[in-house]
Amino acid sequence: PKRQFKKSQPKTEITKLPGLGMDTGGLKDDFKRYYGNRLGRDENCASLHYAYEAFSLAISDRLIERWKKTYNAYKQADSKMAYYLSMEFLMGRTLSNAMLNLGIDESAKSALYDLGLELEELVENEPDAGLGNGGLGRLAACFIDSCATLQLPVTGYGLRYEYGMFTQLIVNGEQVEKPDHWLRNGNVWEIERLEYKQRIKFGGRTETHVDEFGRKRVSWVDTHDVLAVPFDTPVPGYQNGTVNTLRLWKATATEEFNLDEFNAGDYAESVAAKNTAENITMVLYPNDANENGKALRLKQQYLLASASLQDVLERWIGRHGNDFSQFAAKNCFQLNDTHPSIAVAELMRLLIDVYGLEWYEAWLITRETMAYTNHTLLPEALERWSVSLFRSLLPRLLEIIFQINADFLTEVSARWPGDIDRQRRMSLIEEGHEQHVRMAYLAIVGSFSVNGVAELHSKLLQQGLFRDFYELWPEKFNNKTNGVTPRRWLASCNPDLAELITETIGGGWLTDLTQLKKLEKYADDKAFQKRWQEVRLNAKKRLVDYKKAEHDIDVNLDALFDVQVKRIHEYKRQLLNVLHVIHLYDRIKRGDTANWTSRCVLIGGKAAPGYFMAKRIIKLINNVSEVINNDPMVGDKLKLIFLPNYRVSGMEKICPGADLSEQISTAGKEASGTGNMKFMMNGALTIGTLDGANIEIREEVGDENFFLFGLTEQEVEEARRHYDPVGIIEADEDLKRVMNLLEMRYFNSFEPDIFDPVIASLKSPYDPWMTIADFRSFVDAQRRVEEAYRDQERWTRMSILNCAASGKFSTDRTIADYNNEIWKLTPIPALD
Ligand code: 4GP
Repeated sequence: PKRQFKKSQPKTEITKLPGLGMDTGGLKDDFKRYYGNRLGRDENCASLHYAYEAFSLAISDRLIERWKKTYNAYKQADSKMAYYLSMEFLMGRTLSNAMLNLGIDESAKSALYDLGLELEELVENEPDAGLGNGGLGRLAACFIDSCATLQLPVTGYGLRYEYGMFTQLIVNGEQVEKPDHWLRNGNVWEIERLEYKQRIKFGGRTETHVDEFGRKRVSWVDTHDVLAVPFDTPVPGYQNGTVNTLRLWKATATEEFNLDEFNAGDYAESVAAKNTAENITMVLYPNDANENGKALRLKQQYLLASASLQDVLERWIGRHGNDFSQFAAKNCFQLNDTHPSIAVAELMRLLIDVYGLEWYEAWLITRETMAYTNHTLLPEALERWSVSLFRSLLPRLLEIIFQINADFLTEVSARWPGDIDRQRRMSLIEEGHEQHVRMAYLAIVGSFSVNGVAELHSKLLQQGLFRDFYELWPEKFNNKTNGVTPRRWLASCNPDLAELITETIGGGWLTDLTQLKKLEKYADDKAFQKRWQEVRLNAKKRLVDYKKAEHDIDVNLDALFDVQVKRIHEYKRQLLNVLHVIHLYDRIKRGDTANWTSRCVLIGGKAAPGYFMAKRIIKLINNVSEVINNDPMVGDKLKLIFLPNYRVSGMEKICPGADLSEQISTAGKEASGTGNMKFMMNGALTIGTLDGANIEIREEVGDENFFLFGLTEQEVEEARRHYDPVGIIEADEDLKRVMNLLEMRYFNSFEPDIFDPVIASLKSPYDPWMTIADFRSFVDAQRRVEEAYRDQERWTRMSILNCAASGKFSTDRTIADYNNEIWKLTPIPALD
């Protein structure tokens, strides 16, 4: 059918901040040229995808101009650089964010209006770049946004997975995974830079020989090499002319295919090498805070580390020749979790084997350039690789790790003479039935800085997981509390609220989030409260529309929107949330509904495909939802909805519409959390345990504006020793009824036994997540929530105060902390 671009109504503008000038005419011309000439489409084209693509190309041109200028500014300044090495960058969509940060959203909107296009429609044609699992990957994306906004010379290095985080479908209540081929229609935001490709070695063996100066040298020979080809994506700062780089590596074969084999008729054989190579960056491992141990994963990690380090070293040699005396002063690598920690050994290898440095010189440089961030306390998430796998895949790296370990253990025994047990505990090599390399320890030994991501987490690293290392090098350890970028997570995802804020306190908050504090004095202002309520109600409507695509369930907009979206994991305790929902249902069934507060509970998140329990929890949520939502006795008192395929673009619609943010992990298990910050910034109130960044959120907003419940980390550890969930259930009438409903198969009458493992885990005295222990206190806190929500004036006040107190949780603050205390870079303004 012929597509008629319809005339749209201009939308209210996001902010009244100055952009980089109006450019409506230019954008329209460029759009038409790209649409008609480059993409060869006309009005007969029914798909909006090409309109999205043409418009994005026009926006991208504007980024690229500034990109080159930024690069030249850094080059001219010959400034110190930092590199963020991360296996995950969960970028989501780019178009809206690019427009906002370029400051051309007004021109873009008026250009689209003239072209008869709707921005919202175009945006929906962009796939999410889902190159990450959850918090850790999204944090990396927020970090590079803030680095560009602070004009810091920082490059992100990662992998360009052909398939990102799987698409989640729900079939009969269960998760079904579908591949996410996000590159299917190409990617207008990236540029392939073949000229910067790198060769990566695998396999083979090492050979020792003596060089011309009589020194012992090692060569790594007979290797099976692959190429790493970089694809660059521009990362614009907020309206400051700076555009930094995210460089993602794609693995390819060194030769396209073997022509002899092809000519001999064996097509499959001839392309086998190509496929083996390309497999390395084919898929993102869909594991969150979980151990794996697959050879392919180690290959991915090594490819990232080696390609990125070679890239940096090549640039260094180009400018400074073989003189490495200033290398550590001018370069810093931030390792995003344990995944890229092989970089420590790889930098040693490159400096020694390729550039001819002595061991001690290379070690000094390595130890002064590497910094390590840990993102989880769950011991099963710390990478360990079997020595035999290492030996076959990366033999030269294993030799280097052994040498680092030997030197390190000498240091340990000098500090604690005769303490063999400590040496065994601290060794980079774990002994046992099979030897393993402890990658986190390699990262600590090879770095000058080790940080956690919230105060409690950093403290627990020092007192628990890395205690021995903290005793040895207390000065290395520090904390950097996480944040989120307020551009994407307030300005762009909640334009109405952003506009109200800017109108009230000016636009300075976009780059100095502490200015939100100025909202405090409006918390009791009736007129302001009314506008706040209107904006939030609209956001709830948008959330309902988003959800409607999947569920045609009527939702009462006055109901409390109670939201828990994040990866499904036992430690995050979606189960506790479900137990509470069942308890509310039970109250309705018993007629205990005096002073009732209607509630709509929304839960979303993906389970790792191999994580049985997490998948069962999804099934339980869906079964309970089915029963409750179809029970006429319930009406609009209570709804439970599972939001399928939770992702970045979904969160952009969900977080503005939430009233209550569920942050209910077992204390001591959630390193920080960042969803908690997004909700708070958008005016949701938190119900949470004293875990991760919740503690700091509560400190900022005050106890009276936060719903606290549950055991503290210390109490959890104490209670663990005599934990008796069955006794607790017996003693609590409400909980007993909830467990009864589960045990009598109320929610699975046609699928007997399916929830037995869930019930068994709840009732086990060894349940590490201690869900039952926190039930009573959670239900009581939810009662306080309901009471507060019934008083809309009070609730609105609390909502305003939450937003006002969220200033600390901007990644601009986090990155400033990284820079002041770890990287020590000088901001470089972009050239005009
Ligand atoms: C996550 C943590 O679970 C989360 O608490 C934290 O906010 C986030 O990192 C960013 O620091 N960890 C992971 C992981 O995603 O894979 O370990």
